[in-house]
Amino acid sequence: MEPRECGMLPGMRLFSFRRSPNALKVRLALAELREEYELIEVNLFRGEHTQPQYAKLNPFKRVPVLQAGKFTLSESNAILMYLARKHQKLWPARLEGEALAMQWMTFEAAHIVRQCSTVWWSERVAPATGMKAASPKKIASIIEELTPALEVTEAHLAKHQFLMGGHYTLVDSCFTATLSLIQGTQVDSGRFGSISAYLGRMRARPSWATAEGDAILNFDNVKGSQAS
Ligand SMILES: N[C@@H](CCC(=O)N[C@@H](CS)C(=O)NCC(=O)O)C(=O)O
Repeated sequence: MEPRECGMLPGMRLFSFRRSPNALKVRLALAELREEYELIEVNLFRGEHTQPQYAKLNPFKRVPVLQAGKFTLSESNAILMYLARKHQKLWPARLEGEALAMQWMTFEAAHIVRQCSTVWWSERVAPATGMKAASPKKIASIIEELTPALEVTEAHLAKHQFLMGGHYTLVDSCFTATLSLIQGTQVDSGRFGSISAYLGRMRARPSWATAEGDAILNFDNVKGSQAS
């Protein structure tokens, strides 16, 4: 785990892996908020997250983890809410708006991200790295589960520029990272045109490059090394 400096505000550290979609949600959020922080790369491909030192930080042995002074927080969507409330920016001001933001992020956590990740892992990451893919039967059942959730998201994005309507919020950081996972998989069959257009708009924002979003899409140079 080598610290990589990104400006550095004392106390704000993100334990992340550049190929991790859940960590990308937080990197996108921090970029949108223009927050300075210390980025600590935990290389999941090399198993750094399984080391006892890391398990002390997050007993679930996953990224991302945010540290803000003495406060330590895991779970990407909880981190997004924390950052938005801390900055009082890019988040609905009213209670009902906040509840709707949580509705979308809970929906994403329950019905989209795990499913998209499994397909992405099996069709994009595993072939590039030589790591194990899920069975075709498992993938088929995951896609069956995922499709209705994507249809709901597609219908919503056909009517709205952003998840919360007319303005960017950190709910978009969440959905941009997660929905990007379908790119180049069998799920990305052209039937989710509004999701595609949404991703085009989101990835044109400077935050995508700042957060190194392409690292979850481009595996060209990974083969054999599994290094990063
Ligand atoms: N619900 C968690 C999921 C975190 C998660 O699964 N992260 C993945 C990377 S995207 C991870 O650390 N995987 C390591 C492993 O499963 O061993 C969140 O939203 O932060």
